[in-house]
Amino acid sequence: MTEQQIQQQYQMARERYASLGVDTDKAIATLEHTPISLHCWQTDDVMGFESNAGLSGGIQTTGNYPGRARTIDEVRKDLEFVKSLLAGTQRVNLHEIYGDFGGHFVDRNQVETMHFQSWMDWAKSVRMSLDFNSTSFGHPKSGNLTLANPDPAIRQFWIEHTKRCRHIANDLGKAQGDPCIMNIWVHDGLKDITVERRRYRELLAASLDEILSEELPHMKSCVEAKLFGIGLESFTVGSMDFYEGYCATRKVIYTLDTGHYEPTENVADKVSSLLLYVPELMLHVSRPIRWDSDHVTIMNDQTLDLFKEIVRAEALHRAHIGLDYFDASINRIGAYIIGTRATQKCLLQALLEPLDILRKYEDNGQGFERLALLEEMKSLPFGAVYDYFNFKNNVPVGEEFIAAVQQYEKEVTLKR
Ligand code: RNT
Ligand code: ZN
Repeated sequence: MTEQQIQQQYQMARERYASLGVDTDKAIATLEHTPISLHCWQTDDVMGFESNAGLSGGIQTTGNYPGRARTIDEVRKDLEFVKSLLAGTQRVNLHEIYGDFGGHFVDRNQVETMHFQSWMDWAKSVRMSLDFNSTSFGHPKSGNLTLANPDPAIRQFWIEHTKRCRHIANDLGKAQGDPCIMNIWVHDGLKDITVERRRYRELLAASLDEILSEELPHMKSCVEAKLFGIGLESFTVGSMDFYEGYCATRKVIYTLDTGHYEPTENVADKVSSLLLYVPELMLHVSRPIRWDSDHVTIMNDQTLDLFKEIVRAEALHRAHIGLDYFDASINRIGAYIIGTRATQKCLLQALLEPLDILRKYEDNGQGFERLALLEEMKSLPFGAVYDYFNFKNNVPVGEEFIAAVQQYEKEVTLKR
């Protein structure tokens, strides 16, 4: 597309949306300023740099597409390239196992901020803020139970790990002058019929209470619920009910991963209920296929509905947006661009809804009119607005990014 075509199409779209009282310039500005946190683990199939223990804890990557990042420098290089193709604001979401351990084995109960100093320097140089995650999986002490383990020694090991991670997150937040969002997801669960469910849940709540008791002003903690993990199919300690209650009573941020619910469950519908009782949401925008398969996020109804709900609930300022998928079967860099662009497109469409009119119809009981307008919105030229957003920010428009990713693959990732 030529520059002139992009501009012309945007002007037409702008007028069309304006006729419904929607300000496309404002929507673009909001899109530009809403951060999306890029999960570092898509670069290397969730391997990290602690050891070669491989993935455990109920999650799995599938595929062996060439070009996986093998070093911290490769992860950073990949993320920089990803950022160069994206408009808007990105953050980088680190897991503890991505620390810069300088070739030494640093156990999870020994990790310190210094292991993330080079990440902080890098993040500053590329002007991105960092988010953080404690890591319960891929470790000899991971087993089936970590923070909910009845063995006090193992439980204490993971409590210490998670406390240290909060301190690291606080230091990252302080250095970047912007709170670091730290997610706690533990895979704790059991494969088969479990009779002591209550005991494990009591232990998890007690561990979390101890971990979260410390006030750390430069970070925010969130806890992630899940339906089940591979090999842990019968029982998940940190289920949705567990964390709903936990977050509501402790005023902790709830992490809503779109892959962590029953396949037919309406994840978007959870937003307005949760936000009545929990302070904020952390979103892990993913795409489940039959199970929590962590496929690349696309612009599907589920993702659109999620962002529409957030905008309709006037809750964008209470939602932290992050991606969470790991596809090792396709170009990993391309997977980031597809997922981030899809997330942006969903948010943009949510921002382009003529909410004043829709609300009025609903209040007046005008069901036909509400449905008709919602249907018409689907074929309005939001694509022209999205193209202009990218054009304005000097990044590839439309499918142009495919060639850019192919070139990076030829020059960089295929040489690995
Ligand atoms: C696992 C959770 C969790 C992980 C990351 C790697 O089911 O979704 O968020 O994907 O911590
Ligand atoms: Zn997740």
